[in-house]
Formats: sequence, structure tokens, C-alpha cells
Amino acid sequence: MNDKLIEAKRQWAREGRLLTGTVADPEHDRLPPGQLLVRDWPVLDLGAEPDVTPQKFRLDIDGAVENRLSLSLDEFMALPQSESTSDIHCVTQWSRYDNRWRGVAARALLEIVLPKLEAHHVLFHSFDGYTANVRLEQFDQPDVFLVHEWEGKPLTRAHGGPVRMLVPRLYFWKSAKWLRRIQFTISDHPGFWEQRGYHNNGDPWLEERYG
Ligand SMILES: Nc1nc2c(c(=O)[nH]1)N[C@H]1C(S)=C(S)[C@@H](COP(=O)(O)O)O[C@H]1N2
Ligand SMILES: [Mo]
Repeated sequence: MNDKLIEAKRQWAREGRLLTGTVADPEHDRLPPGQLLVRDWPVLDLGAEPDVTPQKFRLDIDGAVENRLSLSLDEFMALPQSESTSDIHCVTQWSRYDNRWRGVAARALLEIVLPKLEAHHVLFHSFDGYTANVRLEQFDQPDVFLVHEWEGKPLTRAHGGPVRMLVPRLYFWKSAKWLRRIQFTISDHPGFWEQRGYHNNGDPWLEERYG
């Protein structure tokens, strides 16, 4: 783990760095407050990028659902696939427009696993030990995907391949790389950065960077 990076980012949260104190409306503005547009795609993680080979890959979907799943990579690829284009907004200030993704839509997955009535939260677990939490209604959006392709190419290891989460309406730390498990829960369980000074909700339009 990159302890220096983790400490630097905790310090950002304590200082409220990059905060502009403004909000924006996604209906009218494309760039959220305080963000800068980039053309390349930066890599950001805890520094230990796991080598998730097809043999090592497994994706469990469990918790408060009617139908639990435990999928090999082939089984994951056999789920209904679709495409989506969306923007990335990272809390370290960069945004990147028009990323074309391919994978399994969260809504397609929900139709299979059927969350129980008491399920209100979703916790993503990754092969590197990372976690991130969202509310069920934030997961249940048409642009939320479990992605394995970017711009027509397999997702690289650095960007979280073979499979990562994509929750484009929230800051990118919510989009867990090297996805290992999706856990549906009754109560909220703050994830890795949410336990370290980052906002539990993470809406870039409301500039929910820290909390
Ligand atoms: N498993 C895992 N997922 C992760 C991270 C991580 O360290 N581990 N970092 C998060 C953060 S802080 C960001 S900004 C994005 C970066 O994704 P990228 O490297 O593909 O740009 O991944 C998120 N998902
Ligand atoms: Mo990040």
C-alpha cells in the first residue's frame, strides 16, 4: 500500500483542498465545480495493482438479494452486455469526457439478483482490499456498469481490469477497480476513502469531496 499517498489524500480532506464552494447543474454545465478537463486517462490507486488473471477472477454478488451469484470470468461475460458513453470526474480535480464503455449494466444485474426489500446500500469489494459504498438508488441508474472494455479494448490492469465498477455520476473513487464482490446491505458501510475523510455520497455537482 502507498501510505504516503493515502496520508497526502487524508491531508487534502482535512484542508478541504480544491473546494470552490459552488455547485453546478448537470442539466446545463458539463464540468462540475473545481474540475479541470484532461485528455489522457490518469491512473490512481493504492499502489498495489493486483494481477487478476482469468483463472484468479471471481465475482460474488451476495448479501440482501434473492439470488446470490458467484461468477467465473466466462460466466460474467455470458451475462447480457451493453455499451455506454460517460464522463469521469475524479476528486483530485481531473475530468475526462466521452469514455465509451462495454460491460454489464447494473440494472441488468439487478434483474437477475433481485435485491430484497430491506436492501438499501451496496458495498463494492476489490481484489486489492479496496472498498467503496453507494446507495441502492445510486447503483440502480442506467449509466452504472460493471465494465470490461474501454474504447473498444479490454480494460487494462492499471485501470482495474478485467472488471471494474463504473458509477459515473459520483466521484471516480466510488468506481472500484479489480471488482471482486458486490454486497447488498441493509445498513450503510463506509468504504476505504469514506472512512478517511472523503464524502459518503460523493456527488461532483454538489462538490461533495470531503465529509
Ligand atoms: N480497487 C481499487 N479501486 C479503486 C481505487 C483503488 O485504489 N483500488 N482507487 C479509486 C480512485 S481514488 C480513483 S480516482 C479511481 C481511478 O481509476 P483509474 O486509475 O482507472 O483512473 O479508481 C478508484 N477505484
Ligand atoms: Mo481518486
